[in-house]
Amino acid sequence: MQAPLAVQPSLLDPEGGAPLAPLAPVVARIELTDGAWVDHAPGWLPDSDLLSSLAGGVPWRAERRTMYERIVDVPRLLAFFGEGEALPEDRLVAVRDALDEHYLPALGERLVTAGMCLYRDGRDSVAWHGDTIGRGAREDTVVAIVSLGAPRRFLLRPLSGGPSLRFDLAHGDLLVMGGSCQRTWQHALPKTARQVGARVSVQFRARGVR
Ligand SMILES: O=C(O)CCC(=O)C(=O)O
Repeated sequence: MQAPLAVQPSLLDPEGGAPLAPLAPVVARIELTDGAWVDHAPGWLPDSDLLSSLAGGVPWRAERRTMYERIVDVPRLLAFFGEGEALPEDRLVAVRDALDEHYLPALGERLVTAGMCLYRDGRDSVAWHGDTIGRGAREDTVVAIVSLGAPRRFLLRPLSGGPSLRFDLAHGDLLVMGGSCQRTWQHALPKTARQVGARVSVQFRARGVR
């Protein structure tokens, strides 16, 4: 039997659903090498109830993949909401609208899909990768991640070599990878031996970026 998820809602925003702060004054940009950049807005989405409604309400699917000639479980659960598909929470529509308001002028297109990952505890993780299944392999783009729930370490490393970068993402943090980041850098969310509860990551992407 699967252990129940440890969902630790934030106590910072007891009312939930507070108006989203405009991004321009709160987002800090870090210019990376090779035309990549990262924006970080700590605690941008403080909603206390969003984690439990997504963790419990989204139709999560488990995936398996081949590793060293064995079929293994992918250590996280996944969901994907394609262009035009209703998002599971209205609040995410407001989040996507706010992201579009901020990033559309430079990006020239809207963020239209939402991928979601559920990391049930510290054993769940994602290995080093870039989002290069689609246009991110060839073109500059934006991948905007909202992190909900347990704090987890998010790492970025340049493919051309050099030091990696670490973000300790906390509940409500927004982290946006932009420019060439998907093809010139990789990102990962390592496992942790710490006792951590569930984390949901929501990734907003443009059409054809996966
Ligand atoms: O959990 C995260 O924030 C990262 C997710 C991710 O890298 C991906 O699904 O491609």
